[in-house]
Amino acid sequence: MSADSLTWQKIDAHDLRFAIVVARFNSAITEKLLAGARAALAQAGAPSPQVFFVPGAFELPFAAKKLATRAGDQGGSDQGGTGQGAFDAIIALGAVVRGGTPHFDYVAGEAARGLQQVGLETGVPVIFGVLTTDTWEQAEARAGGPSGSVSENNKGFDAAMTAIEMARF
Ligand code: INI
Repeated sequence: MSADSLTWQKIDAHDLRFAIVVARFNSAITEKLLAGARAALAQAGAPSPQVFFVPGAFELPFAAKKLATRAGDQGGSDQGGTGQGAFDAIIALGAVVRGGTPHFDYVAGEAARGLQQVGLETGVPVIFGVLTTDTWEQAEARAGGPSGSVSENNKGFDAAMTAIEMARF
């Protein structure tokens, strides 16, 4: 277990609200990332996240922008509410495998660029939980490995812990 993981064990997220947006493409991998992200949020005491699905990693930035700009229960400030958004951070999960597509660089690059842009534009942390690997085996190894662990070597778990840390930043 890394020093980062030890620090993460102390993280408390009971008062934070998270959205997770998941690409269905390569769903055998992204479902494992989702399980990891759910496990991390539960371990930190966060309320159940709202989970949304999109076709592929290329669509993640569009969905993240919609979620980052969604008004909270109180409504926007123009409606007499606090103006606070619905979510304290957005976790984007996907898997882009080079062997699987001739346009790997476009899909992976645009997902990374778009997600970063949404975070910087909205001020809501958007976490890049997108695997970009050369092979399917490498993607599996980063999604919990052969045992299907939700915490060890699971980038979904790490992405959720990163989301908690950045929501508090
Ligand atoms: N989407 C992924 O999430 N991962 C991939 O590996 C992938 N490949 O291989 O092409 C992929 N393509 C679909 C893409 O994200 C869009 O959904 C599609 O281009 C429609 O905009």
